[in-house]
Amino acid sequence: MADYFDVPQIQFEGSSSTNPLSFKHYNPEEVIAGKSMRDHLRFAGAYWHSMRGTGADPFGMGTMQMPWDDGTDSEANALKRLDVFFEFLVKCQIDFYCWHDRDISPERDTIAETNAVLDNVVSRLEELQKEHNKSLLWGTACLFAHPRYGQGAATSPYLGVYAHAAAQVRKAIECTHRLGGEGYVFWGGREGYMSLINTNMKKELDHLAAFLHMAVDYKKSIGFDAPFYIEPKPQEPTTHQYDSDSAACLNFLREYGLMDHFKLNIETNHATLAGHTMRHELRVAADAGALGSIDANDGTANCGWDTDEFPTDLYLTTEVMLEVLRAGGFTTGGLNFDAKRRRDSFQPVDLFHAHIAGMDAFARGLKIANAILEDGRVDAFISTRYSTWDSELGQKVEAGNATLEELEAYAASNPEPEVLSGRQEMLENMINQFI
Ligand code: XLS
Ligand code: NI
Ligand code: NI
Repeated sequence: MADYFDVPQIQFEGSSSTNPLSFKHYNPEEVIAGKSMRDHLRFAGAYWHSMRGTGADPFGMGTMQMPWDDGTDSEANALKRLDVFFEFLVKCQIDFYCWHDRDISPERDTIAETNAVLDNVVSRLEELQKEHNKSLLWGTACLFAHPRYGQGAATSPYLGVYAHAAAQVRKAIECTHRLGGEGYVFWGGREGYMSLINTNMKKELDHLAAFLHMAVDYKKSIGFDAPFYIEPKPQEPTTHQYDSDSAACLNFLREYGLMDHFKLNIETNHATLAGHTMRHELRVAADAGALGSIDANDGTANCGWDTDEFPTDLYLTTEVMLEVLRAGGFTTGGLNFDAKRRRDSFQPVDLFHAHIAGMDAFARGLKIANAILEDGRVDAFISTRYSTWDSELGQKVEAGNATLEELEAYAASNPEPEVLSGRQEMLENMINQFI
C-alpha cells in the first residue's frame, strides 16, 4: 500500500494512554452484550468530507492540505484519491465507507462519458474493497451540486432535469449494487422550495414519489435487495426541504405507498436544524420500524447551520446508542461520519484525530448505554410508570376494543387516579452516574 499519511495504524491503547494517535475506548474486538464493538458500531468514512472537503467557507478559500491531489478532474487523479482514502480507512480501522457518485468520479460532457469514467472508478473500488476487506455502507447520487439541479432534481419544475436525475440515480444504484453496498441513500438537498410564490408543491411531491417508485422498480429489476434510506433535513440549501424531519418523511412514505422499501438515515445536525433532538428523530424512526442508518456528526446548537462537526459529546453518543440498542442494533446501517474537520484543522493527520475522537466517543457511548440497560433501573422506572395499562381495561383500550362509555363508568366508579412523580431529575442524575 502507498504511504500518503505519515501515521501508523491506530491501535487500542486503553484510557490511560497519552498517545493522541491511539484509541482510548474503541477496541474493535471487545465484546459488549454478546457482540464486538466493531459489529455494534459499524463505522463508516464519508468520502466527500474526507477526500473532497477543502475547508472552503462562504468567506474564504480551502485550507486543507491534500498533497496527493493535483486539483484536476482527471481520471488519474480520481483513481489516486481512492488509494489515499483506503490507506486512511485501513490505518484508522474503519470498516465501511459511503460515497456520492460525483465525488468519487468527475462529470463529463455526456452521460455516456460520465458513466464510462465512473465504471473505471468503481472497478478500482471493487479491487480495493477486496484487498483491504472494506465494505460499502451506502452509495448515493449528488443531485444538488450541478447548476441544472439548482431548482430541484426529482422535484424540478423541468422534465429534462428530472430525466437527468433519473439517469444519475439509476447509474448510482447500479454502482452501489456492483460494490455490494448495504444500502442506498436519497438526500434531497434541493428537493424543496426557495419560495412558495413560484412553486406547485403538490406536483413536486407527486413527482418525487413517482421518482422513488421508479427507483424501487429498478432496484428490483437488477436484484439489489439492500434498503433505500431517506435522509431528513429541514432546510439548507433550500428554504424548506420536503424531507424535513423523521415524521414528515414517514408521512410522505405512507401517503405514497413507499413504506415497505424505505428506512431513514438520521443525521444529528439535521435533527437539531429541524428543532428536534437527535434522540427524538431516532425514536420516531425506530417506533415506525424505520431506523435504518445514522450520519454521525454534531452541530453548534445556537448557530443554525449544518456545521457537520465530529461527534465528541458523550451525552449525545450515549443517547444515540441507547436508542440504537433499544431498537435491536444496526442491521444494514451503521455510523457514517458525515462530519468535517474545522477549517483550522488542515493537516492530513487531523483526519485521524477527528475520526479517532468520534470513534472513541461512540465506543464510550456504547459502553455507557449498555451499562444503563444492564443496570435496568431506568427501564424499570418507565415500565412501572405505565403499569396501569397492564390491567384488563388498559389491555382492552390498547387492543382497540374499549368504548368511551366503558371508560366513563370506570372513572365514575373509582377514586381520583393516583398520579406519581415523573422523577426527571432523579433519572438524569442516574444517567450521569454511568457517564
Ligand atoms: C448534507 C447531507 C449529505 C447526505 C448525503 O447535509 O448530510 O451529506 O448525507 O447526500
Ligand atoms: Ni448526511
Ligand atoms: Ni448534513
